[in-house]
Amino acid sequence: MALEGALKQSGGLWFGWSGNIVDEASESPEVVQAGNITFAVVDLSKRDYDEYYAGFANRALWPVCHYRLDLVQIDRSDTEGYFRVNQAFAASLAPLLRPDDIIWVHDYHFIPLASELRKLGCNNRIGFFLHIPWPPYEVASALPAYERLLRGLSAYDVAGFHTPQDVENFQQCLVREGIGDAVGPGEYQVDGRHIRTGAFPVGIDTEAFARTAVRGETNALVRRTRTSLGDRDLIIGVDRLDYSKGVKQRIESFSCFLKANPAFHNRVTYIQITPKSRSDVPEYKRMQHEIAEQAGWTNGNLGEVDWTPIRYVNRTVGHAALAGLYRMSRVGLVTPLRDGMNLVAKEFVAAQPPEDPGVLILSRFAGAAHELNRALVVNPYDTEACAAAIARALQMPLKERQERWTTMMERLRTNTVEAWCQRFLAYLAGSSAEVTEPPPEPRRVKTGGRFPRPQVTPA
Ligand code: GDG
Repeated sequence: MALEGALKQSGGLWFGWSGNIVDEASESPEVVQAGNITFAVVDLSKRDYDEYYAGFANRALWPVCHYRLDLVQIDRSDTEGYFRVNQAFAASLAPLLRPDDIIWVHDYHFIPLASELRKLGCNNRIGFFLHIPWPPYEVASALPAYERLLRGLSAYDVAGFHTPQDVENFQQCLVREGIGDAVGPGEYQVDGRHIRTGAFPVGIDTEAFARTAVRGETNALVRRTRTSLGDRDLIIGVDRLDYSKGVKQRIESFSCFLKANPAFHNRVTYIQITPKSRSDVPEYKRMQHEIAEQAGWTNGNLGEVDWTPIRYVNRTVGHAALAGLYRMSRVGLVTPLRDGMNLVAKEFVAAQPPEDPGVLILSRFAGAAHELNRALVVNPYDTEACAAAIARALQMPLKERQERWTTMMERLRTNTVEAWCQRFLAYLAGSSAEVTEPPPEPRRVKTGGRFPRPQVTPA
């Protein structure tokens, strides 16, 4: 969503996986023109999908970057698949590039993309943004092909992360591994090239989200939910079903809260909206069963005939309904065990009514805790402390809720997603990280440009 806004403004080329798995993937992308944005997408073969995406990206990189060494699966063919697919992506993208294009690569699936493009003669400015955490040296070094990944990242002109902690961890990796020499603040020399590093915490479209939440109050699902709650307070959790989100520990904390606070029985309902993700990865399938069982167990043991304490839903809810549900919640429970940023925390704050805002309970291990430190910040592993935070949030006086919310909302109004894009692109374009004014207007995409755009299909 963030990048679509930026691309619409300046025009440009979007390149990525189509989401399709085919018998035999073609190297030439399918290209679609939509307004001033050109979408170029490539398919993956089943083998590429298994090794590159489900394998290396989601069973090695994802767990290591989320500090879960117990879940890492190292498989040589997955590792080779990851680098092979990146090479193929680079080969598909290279013919579409113009010499003055600025390239912004996103996330852990594409770490080696710049080095593959460089091998094909690409001298463009290339920036990389990692949406997930980068762990400290001792953890990161468990990555298969660790050195190759570090050198791959160093082929970018800029490597951006969500938090100063992630930046520091990455810098430490370069130095401890003897790969990079510091040549300036946040700048390193690696293999004869310079890479600059920095923290760019992603934001949301704060005002638009707040407006959607107001509209969401009249959404049919939101209204039905309000009626079904009676006069009970609502606690909400919204997460992709992922072990990094700490849903299991959260349910444990909620049940601890209920056991310690009988006065709240039948006075509060916790709705956990958790669309399934990556179900073909075995660790996810296992976890899905465990969490469903745990929610059922809590309801069976603590619920009443006329009260279900936890409503656990594996369904996606529409954008407006989600915003409306945040707005009517007394408490937002955002307690990941590790998270790059966590946009739900920001959305929850943006959705609150200023005259009666709900309380955000936020894990100290979410990147968002750097900015939203006026939330009730908790250690998600400490069940009793989280339970106490729930009790405190439900009883917090209006004045304190408003004071906390106002401070957090001011930050969200300053660091919007648009500001994030501009800041990163300005830094990549060569100006300093402190630059706050918009970057120079990038060139618009012209049809019939200098590179052959194969089969441009109007959307
Ligand atoms: C990665 C990093 C980083 C969820 N359920 C529904 C729904 N959602 C939306 C939320 C939010 C988004 O999905 C989830 O974003 P998060 O940031 O919370 O988490 P990841 O998907 O893991 O994202 C994360 C992020 O990248 C950006 O850099 O913050 O740390 O892991 O926007 O609202 N939206 C709707 N229905 C749902 O049921 N409409």
